[in-house]
Amino acid sequence: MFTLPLSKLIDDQRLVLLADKVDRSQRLSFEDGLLLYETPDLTGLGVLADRARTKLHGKKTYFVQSRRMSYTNICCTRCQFCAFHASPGDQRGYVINAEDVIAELKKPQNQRICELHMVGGHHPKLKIDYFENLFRAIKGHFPYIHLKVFTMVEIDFYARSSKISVEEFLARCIAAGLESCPGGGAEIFDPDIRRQICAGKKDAEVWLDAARACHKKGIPTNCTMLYGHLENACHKVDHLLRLRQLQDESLALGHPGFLAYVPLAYQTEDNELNRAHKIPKTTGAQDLREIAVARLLLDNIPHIKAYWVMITPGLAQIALSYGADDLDGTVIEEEIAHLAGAKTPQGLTIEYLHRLVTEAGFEAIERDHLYRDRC
Ligand code: V47
Repeated sequence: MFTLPLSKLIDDQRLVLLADKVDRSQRLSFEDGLLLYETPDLTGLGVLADRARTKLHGKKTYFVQSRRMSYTNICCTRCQFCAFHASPGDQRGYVINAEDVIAELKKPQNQRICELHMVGGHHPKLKIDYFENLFRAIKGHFPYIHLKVFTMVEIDFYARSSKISVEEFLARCIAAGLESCPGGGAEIFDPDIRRQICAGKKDAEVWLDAARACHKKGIPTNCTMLYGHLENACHKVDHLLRLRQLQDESLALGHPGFLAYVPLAYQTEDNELNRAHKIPKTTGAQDLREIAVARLLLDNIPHIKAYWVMITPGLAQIALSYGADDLDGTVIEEEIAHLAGAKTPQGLTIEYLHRLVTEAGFEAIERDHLYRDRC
């Protein structure tokens, strides 16, 4: 087969030097990360990220039948970027109960889901027993549905409000049915930016400690970064390298670690952050760059998700050639991004996901929570 030399595919010759590192599986440095954010050669960056993706997964591309549900929207943390929360006492506030979840999951449109992804606000009155009862009830009716629940900051919050340690909180939730955790709540680890976008939220160490505790208890988690607001490239590289560092630690101890990294594009509507700073929506080039940089810097995290809910299905499809190997999934009934202005559908069919993957030249795999082929 005729293949062009890299120097013909990549305009920015500084990236050609990095290609050598990628090909030899050498770790990229902080400065390399800055270069990946700075290069004007988006196509060249995509070529590099695609090489890294192909080495790990070939053409394999994953998605899952997933139902979203928020157990409560009541939150006393009030992150400035969030359009989802209701303050305690607000008429829009809700807390779901086990009967409602079970009735919902019995509906025909939820028959084939294999994962229930639940997060919520920091509700001042919910305690460990609420979650234990909820998980036991769901697992009692649907033992085959994988329970993926809590951001890391929620774990810390509900452990403290239950007056127990994070370890005990996790042990009791796992005994009741918790099996993995989504990656939300990380936002940006840099303390100055964190103060400006989510002043009431606990700091990076709390997020990282809770993730470490999950891994130690044997449950895999995901990780995220919220981008496209007030942050700069240094903050993002710092964030990604801190995730990489924790993953090194967890894997060295034989713990499950992070399964996937998900870059979250800031959605600008109906939130205080945008009212204060008038931040433009992210562009396609920006979204593709986040995927590509992540694939190259996070050499120890197996999967990179292109989250179509926030970047559109069409761009997520193109992101498969920029380092992503996972389209998340059907994502039925998402609230957080849609309340903040995401115009994407409330769920995709499995057939459409299949088309997105195959028409882009990749191999479609409907997965379970551990990336095993479900078919
Ligand atoms: O924790 C909140 C973020 C997260 C906005 O682990 C916002 O598989 C953008 O964590 N604009 C929830 N982001 C979503 C999330 C997630 C999504 C997909 C897959 C996985 C996974 C996790 O969304 C929140 C917060 O970090 N968020 N508001 C906003 N306006």
